[in-house]
Amino acid sequence: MTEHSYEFTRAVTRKPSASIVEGLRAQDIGTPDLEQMLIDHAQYVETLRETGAEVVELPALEAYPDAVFVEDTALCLPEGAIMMRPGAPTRAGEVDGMAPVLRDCYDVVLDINGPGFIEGGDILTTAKEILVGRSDRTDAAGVAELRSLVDRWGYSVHEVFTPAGVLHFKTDCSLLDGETILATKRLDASGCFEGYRVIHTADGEEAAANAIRFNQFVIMPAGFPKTAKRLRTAGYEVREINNTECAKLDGGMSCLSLRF
Ligand code: CIR
Repeated sequence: MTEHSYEFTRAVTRKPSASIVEGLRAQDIGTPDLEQMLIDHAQYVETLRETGAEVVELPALEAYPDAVFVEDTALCLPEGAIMMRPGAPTRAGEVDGMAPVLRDCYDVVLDINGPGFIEGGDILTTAKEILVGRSDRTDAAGVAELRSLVDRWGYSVHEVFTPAGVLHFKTDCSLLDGETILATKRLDASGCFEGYRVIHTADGEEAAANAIRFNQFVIMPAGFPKTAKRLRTAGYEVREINNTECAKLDGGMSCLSLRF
């Protein structure tokens, strides 16, 4: 197990494709603008690089509109990577596109073979455990298979629940450091963060919860000033990136990279 679950030397991202307009969404609140998304994506990659990390930018995958959200395809741990089995049928093929990339980076790459389903957006790795939220995309069998795979490396898997109507567990929370989580009040109320220090998103700013701690930065979506202020006051170095286009597809900061 790793002690510093927010220190990374590498990240993998994938450029958004023109087919992004067909991406999955819970509610139609508008069509994402590719040009704007490319600008935001470039800033995201640049911010990761600013920390000194090496960032691989994979080419766009036209056949998979949601492929920019690479986080859902794998769980990357220091000891090895685990290829996921997405619960969204249109996203299953994205895993095959990511597996060879991670095989080049890791000696050990394991697979979730099913019958269960699990997506990376439902997994939060902290310094002491792996929290996995059951959701419409991640089921009990998927969580159980993950548990059986990571047991060899000494990780304990804590199964929790993603609130109804919320896409992924990490839609509503992020790791800030070894013992601190940023979370919406609605998710924290479920009791899943017992033993952690929790900073809540400000009321009305729930969409700020999907942030990432990446080395020295907390990278969060722009437009949530009260939550950004809370984080700065708590001592974090915050970077804000426009997320208006990914938000139309229920995506955010964590979804856009695999970090290891
Ligand atoms: C989906 O519904 O699968 C995509 N439109 C959004 C995925 C966001 N991924 C994430 O939160 N890890």
